[in-house]
Amino acid sequence: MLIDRHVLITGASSGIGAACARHFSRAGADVTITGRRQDRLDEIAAELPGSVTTLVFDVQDRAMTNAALAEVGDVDVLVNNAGLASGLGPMQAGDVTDWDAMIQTNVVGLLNVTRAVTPGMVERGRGHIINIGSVAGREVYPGGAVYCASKHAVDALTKGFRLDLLGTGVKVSTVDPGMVETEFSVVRFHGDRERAEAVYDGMDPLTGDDVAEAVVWIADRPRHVQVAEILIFPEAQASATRVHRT
Ligand code: NDP
Ligand code: 8X3
Repeated sequence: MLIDRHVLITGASSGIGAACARHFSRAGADVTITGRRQDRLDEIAAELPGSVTTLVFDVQDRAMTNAALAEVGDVDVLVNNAGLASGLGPMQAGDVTDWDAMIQTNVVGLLNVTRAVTPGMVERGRGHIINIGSVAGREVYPGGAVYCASKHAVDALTKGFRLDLLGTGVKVSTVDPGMVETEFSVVRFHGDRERAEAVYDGMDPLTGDDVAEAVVWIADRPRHVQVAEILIFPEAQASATRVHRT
């Protein structure tokens, strides 16, 4: 069912987005992959078996996003994956540039991309928006107030989009992962790889592939089936803050 469908994946230069690109491409979809790093997108594109287009833009920049997506063609599936955590610590010591990056990327950036792509889906009477949320959109943990707020906003947007798009033929889903080992923690800790690796000490985290399998499965359901949400944890995780380590 995914053969020749056009899938647009944001944040596909790394991690979950790159894994989604591989899985959709292997399933026969045409993929457009986006991010800010052209070299990384080119590397991913070279690995993909099917048709692939790369687009470089920062989702925070609405004009750049609109310009890049103006020529993207008909998108059947939009995977809103671009996002980040920046910093981990108490609000009263928070760095406002970290807050801006999270809100502008995870919330405003997702809106910028979705606003550019969705009208075409509505016109054609079909399409699917799949947001990558997080357990952080369902729970709040110490030091994560702003990241969790941004992912709670994604949860609200997912539910709100579904209400707005009811009856248009456009489906809306979210995949909410727990701990996934990607570049996420390196980015969160501003390049401190030792601190990033310690996040996954003594436990077996999810991989980007584990999440991508869920995303592709959602996109591949029959037309009348709309998977609203999937919460996916590693076996060693029971909540945002309860992790079993050996
Ligand atoms: P990565 O850091 O590996 O990937 C993040 C991707 O987002 C990169 O491709 C990056 O590309 C892109 N990106 C970040 N900021 C921007 C921007 N301003 N404009 C365009 N692209 C951007 O992390 P993950 O793969 O783990 O993260 C993907 C999503 O999954 C995020 O939304 C994250 O919140 C969510 N998530 C992650 C979890 C985890 O534990 N890893 C758990 C739950 C959810 P580039 O730098 O080239 O722009
Ligand atoms: C990423 C997972 O637990 O670091 O969204 O917030 S967590």
